[in-house]
Amino acid sequence: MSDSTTNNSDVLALDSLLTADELALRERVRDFTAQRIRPNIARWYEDAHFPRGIAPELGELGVLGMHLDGYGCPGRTAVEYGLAVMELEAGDSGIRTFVSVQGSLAMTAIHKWGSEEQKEQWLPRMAAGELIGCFALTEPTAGSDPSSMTTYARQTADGWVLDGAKRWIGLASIADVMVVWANTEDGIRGFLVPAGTSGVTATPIEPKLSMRASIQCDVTFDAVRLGPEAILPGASGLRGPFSCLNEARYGIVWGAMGAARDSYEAALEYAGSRLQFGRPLAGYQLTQEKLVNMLVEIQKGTMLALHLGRLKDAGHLEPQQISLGKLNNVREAIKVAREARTILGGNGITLDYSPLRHANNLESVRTYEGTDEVHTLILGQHITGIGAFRG
Ligand code: TGC
Repeated sequence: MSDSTTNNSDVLALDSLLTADELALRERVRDFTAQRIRPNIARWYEDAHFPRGIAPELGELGVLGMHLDGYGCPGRTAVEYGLAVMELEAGDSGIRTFVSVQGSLAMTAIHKWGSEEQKEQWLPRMAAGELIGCFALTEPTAGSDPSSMTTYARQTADGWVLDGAKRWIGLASIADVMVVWANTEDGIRGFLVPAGTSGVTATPIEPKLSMRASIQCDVTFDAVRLGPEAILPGASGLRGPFSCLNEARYGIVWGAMGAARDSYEAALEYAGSRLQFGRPLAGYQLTQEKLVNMLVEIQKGTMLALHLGRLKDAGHLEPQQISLGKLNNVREAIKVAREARTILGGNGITLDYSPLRHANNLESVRTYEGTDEVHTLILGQHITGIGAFRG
């Protein structure tokens, strides 16, 4: 993408709202995406391969646990985190998902709710990408409604015994530590389960039509014995996992716009060079309308993400605002990616071009971290005062 085309696409001059530090950070992550993700992603996607070796590189880039302070974490702002995940998701949602699961979910759970020893033990090496974490909340029969989880931790004289099953757990089969949410006599609590613990089995879910450069697993816990130190002391009730989901959902508000922008740019470039009936596709009114409709949503969605990021940095971001951002930006990003594919014609169904890969990935993104329906009902409850989740 030439600079002039990119700048022409920033019709609202949104870049002028970013500081020099923010622009520099974005440039660094954009370069990383160009060098490490773009040249390889078609192969990773085709082979359903998550490149484990990219984790320390992302650690070195400073994007793991990016918004967290201390314990070797980068301590960057919410806007900087957003800009980084936008660039990574312009590469692929699967790679951005790794960064979210690692930083926004697993590391955030330990940072927010862990003991001093747990933080010291896990966070520095997770920030460096030496160790991988996962976040086990969803179950085969408890997706939108985590309160119905059946995974149970029974307290014993010398610790805990964990039984149950989780599903759709990102990175679980290669994780060094699992953050596992389970019911107990005192309600829902979080536990740290290190890799190799007897009774834990993680099996990748295959084959998938989405998120192919990432890993999602079924996990079972069969009489898993944990010491008393395994519990996250600070988390009690669903507020524990939900406060981590806020972080991941916030990142998605930005990331989805990265996938949308990349789809738009692929279509714009193609339309400029592909001749039909003797002139470039970009010269046809129908194509221009498609490109403009995509750009309008990308500019609006990016402005929304930036607004939420500024609110977050000021300490004022509310869950219903995150819901509005996730609902809108993922919904619009899917439309953009699909529309971009139509401009690419038959070539758009190959892995030579990104839009259909992004559209497929975004089906997962619109489903995890709260479906469209869940975020609609969170907003519905906010504006009416009436919860419509339960019958
Ligand atoms: P509700 O009674 O409303 O709340 C229970 C407690 O949680 C608190 N709470 C929150 N706290 C912080 N942030 C939020 N956003 C919160 N929302 C609720 C609430 O204050 C209460 O606290 P307390 O102290 O009074 O007990 O709970 P509910 O079950 O009625 O909530 C309904 C609903 C639908 C909003 C909630 O269940 C929900 O958000 N469901 C969607 C769940 C979801 O997003 N699942 C995705 C799981 S993670 C994932 O998909 C992938 S992980 C990444 C990977 O591995 O790839």
